[in-house]
Amino acid sequence: RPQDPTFSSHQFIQLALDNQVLKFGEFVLKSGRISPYFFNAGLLATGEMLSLLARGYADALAEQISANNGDNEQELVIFGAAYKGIPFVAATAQALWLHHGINAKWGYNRKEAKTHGEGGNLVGADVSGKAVWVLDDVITAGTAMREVVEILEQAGASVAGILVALDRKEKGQAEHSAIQELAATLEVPVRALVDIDDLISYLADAHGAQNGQHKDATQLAKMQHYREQYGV
Ligand code: OMP
Repeated sequence: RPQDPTFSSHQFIQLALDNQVLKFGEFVLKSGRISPYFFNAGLLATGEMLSLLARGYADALAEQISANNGDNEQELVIFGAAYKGIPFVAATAQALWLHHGINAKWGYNRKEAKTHGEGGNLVGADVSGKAVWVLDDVITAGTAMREVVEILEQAGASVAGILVALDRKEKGQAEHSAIQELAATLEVPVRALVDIDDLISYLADAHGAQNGQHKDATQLAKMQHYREQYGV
């Protein structure tokens, strides 16, 4: 039983392969691009995987805070976008507290606004007037993230930074990567736990081969080809 599982990108990628979070085939992406691989964060559906993911997010946030001003006591507000971001932001708030002693405020949005009770489409920490870290699963062309930024701006919040599990390192609206575009437009740090290059090198090394994860070298070749086509 793990007492203190620290984040390891290799462990994360291996668990993603074992649990079909990372799959190979032919997938139509939100951007319309046809990709030879797909990362389905919705399948990070065990306590082990959620804990590791949350630990990764929490460690990255703690590192970012101490790099900024060395003050863990500053107010940290984290936000998860509906739906997949909701369990991730909740687990991360808990990991920040348990592993770093950081008492972050956390919130999320609903997809449909509630018209009774407390109403509205935001739940949890009040983000109005706050600089908020946005947590999400995957970034490809950046469309999903731009939608979240819009939701936050409408709520009177600003973005302090963006943290995703996987950066596919693909072109955004022009020649720069989606992450580079977001970082330049919002002038905030944008971080990822793993990126496409980590996936490719993990698959390419002997360890991946021994586990039978790339029985077929063409899989790797397809990923590299796709990376040349859409990557930055
Ligand atoms: P962009 O909006 O193009 O950045 O795509 C990111 C979104 O696409 C994510 O929030 C996911 O909903 C979805 N997606 C994945 O979940 N995994 C992938 O490997 C690729 C995508 C995608 O469609 O690009």
